[in-house]
Amino acid sequence: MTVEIDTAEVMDLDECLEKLYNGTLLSERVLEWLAFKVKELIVDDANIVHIQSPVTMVGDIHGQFYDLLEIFKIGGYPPNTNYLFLGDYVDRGYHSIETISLLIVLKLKYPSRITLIRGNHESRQITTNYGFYTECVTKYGSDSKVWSIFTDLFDFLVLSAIVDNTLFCVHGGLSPNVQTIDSISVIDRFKEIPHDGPMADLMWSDPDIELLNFRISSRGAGYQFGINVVNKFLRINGFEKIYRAHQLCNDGFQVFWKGKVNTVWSAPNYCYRCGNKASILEVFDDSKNPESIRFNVFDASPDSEKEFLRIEGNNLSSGVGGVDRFDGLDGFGGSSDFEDNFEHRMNKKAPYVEYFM
Ligand SMILES: [Mn+2]
Repeated sequence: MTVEIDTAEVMDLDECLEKLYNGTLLSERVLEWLAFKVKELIVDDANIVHIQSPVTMVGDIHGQFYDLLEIFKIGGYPPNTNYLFLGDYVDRGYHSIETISLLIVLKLKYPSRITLIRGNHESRQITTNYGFYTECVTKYGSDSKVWSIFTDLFDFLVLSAIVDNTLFCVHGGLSPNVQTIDSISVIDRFKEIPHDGPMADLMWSDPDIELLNFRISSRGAGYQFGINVVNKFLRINGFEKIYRAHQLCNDGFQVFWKGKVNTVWSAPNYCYRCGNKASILEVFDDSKNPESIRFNVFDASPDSEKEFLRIEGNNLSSGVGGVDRFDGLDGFGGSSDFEDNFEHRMNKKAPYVEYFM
């Protein structure tokens, strides 16, 4: 994909949308303008935004742009469907720039119908290690500002959302430093994601059914949290459930503790090799009625597969994929691991991967 050079001021949102839906990159100048406008739009948002159903939640996308388009085909195109994105738009996949560009244009075009929460990958440090930085340099050149434009914008993204005063939504999970949502409201979010503390935990933590309380996470940031912590958080704040993303699920979603905590994972065939399903969570009208909430499960778009074969056809030792760690040490192994998994995928025997994002 080549960068289109704009000689005229192309700042018409409909024109941007048309280009992006066709997979065309916007110019750096247009991206700079879009990022400025989005920052202006969300700078006054509280760290926790309140939204009303109906809304459709989307988990990790990780640059799998053609699967994002598949989500709109399945779940409805904005503005006909309201979307709450739970973060991790970039890194891993081939099209982080197309993905985040489309999402910010949609946010500008339909501000009340699109909510973008920050994930742990919306960070300078993590994008340097997991692909987004490299993609920016490859597609826009080493002297471009595109990576800075986006990572500066990430500092403005909100930290969490509450749907119908009932559902608490966040990228990762709970924090020992967040007993009540008031302690989220007071965070100064306009900065790089810290190594620790409540802001880091909200984006890095994971539920663990073996646990009662908190335990330091093996990811190198955030915590694993158990049922007592969940019960207390729900009770104190008057919520019914927690929805979060951040962990690959072979079935596209995972339900913990009878639905008190739920994972929504929206990157099918993660990294073009995991063979997993994906889901979006549709909350129809009354989120207190269990029948009005459902996971809509889907498979990878055929275009995603085509894109993988086009790019990797002769080069199966790509560095795409792995276990995310705060220190950037990739736990997925090298190229032989990759080929093993690729073979699994081709044999339709999906490898079960329990714990990574
Ligand atoms: Mn994540």
